[in-house]
Amino acid sequence: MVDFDNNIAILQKELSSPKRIVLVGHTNPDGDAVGSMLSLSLWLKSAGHTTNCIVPNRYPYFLEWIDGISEVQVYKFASVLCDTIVAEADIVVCVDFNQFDRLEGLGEAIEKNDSALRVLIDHHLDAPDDTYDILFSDTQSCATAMIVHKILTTIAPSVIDRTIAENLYVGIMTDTGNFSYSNVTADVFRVAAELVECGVDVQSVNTAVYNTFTEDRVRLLGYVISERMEVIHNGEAAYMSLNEREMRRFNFQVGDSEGFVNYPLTIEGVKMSAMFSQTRKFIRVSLRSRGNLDVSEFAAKYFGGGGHKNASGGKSFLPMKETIEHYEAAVDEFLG
Ligand SMILES: [Mn+2]
Repeated sequence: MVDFDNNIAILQKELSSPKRIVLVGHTNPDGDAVGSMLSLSLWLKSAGHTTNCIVPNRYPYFLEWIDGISEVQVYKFASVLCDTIVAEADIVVCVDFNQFDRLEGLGEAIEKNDSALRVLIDHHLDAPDDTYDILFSDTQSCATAMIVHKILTTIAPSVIDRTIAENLYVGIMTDTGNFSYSNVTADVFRVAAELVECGVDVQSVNTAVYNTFTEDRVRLLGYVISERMEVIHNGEAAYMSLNEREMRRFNFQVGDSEGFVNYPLTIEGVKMSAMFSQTRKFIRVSLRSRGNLDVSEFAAKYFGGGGHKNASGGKSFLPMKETIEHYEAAVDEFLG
């Protein structure tokens, strides 16, 4: 990370007196965003600061067990309160994303408070906005929680108790597909080992995140794979889709289709996979790939998005049928 030591020094100076700090996570908050925010919040509160955590929309139900999750405000449900909190903040920390357009209305509230110090802690590839005062950006990092861990071990190693360790572990575990993606390095296991030494119960965290789905969710997965998956381009690409009628049929809850996009990649020969999920305003496009195939480039070129090399996303404002046709043509062009 460029200038890590220098940024730590600036941050420590800023934190030398009590501050009102807002931690902000991205739309469709995941385990990494939530785990990173809450571990930062616990540390900052123990150091005498006032903190608030805000996400644009609801976090998935498989994160509801996390200690302290109830302090996460959902902007969509409490925008007036959140606007006030953001307006009064001395420091705004953006966690696990780097562009305000991933925040919907919350982004405007942050932009209005131009006197607050803006800190970024993130591992996404998209070029950071030039609006941050302190940047902790490391695109090599498998999870933002890894960067948070580095900050904490540098500034306040003794603060990492079981709860903070668990939050960081959830971030790392979920962003690495349970320690299986190409972003997993020896260092990731070293940090995980440290967190386990701090008291993380690996099996119970794993069960809480991965084995607490509803029956409807499991049936929806079966339906999507059986009825809504297509393999194209000589077996090298695949896609799945889900419209609002189908979601209603399976009592869809936020987070239910999380991870579906990975399943086509378990087919031998499939290098990239897409999942199209209809929302009221657009179709959410999730993209995954294996090895060197860069879906963040694909997302940027064809779906106005970005993310990581093997995990990216974007949006489509076309109807489902046209979105899929656009994807099929894009795959032919991209894979050649
Ligand atoms: Mn992340």
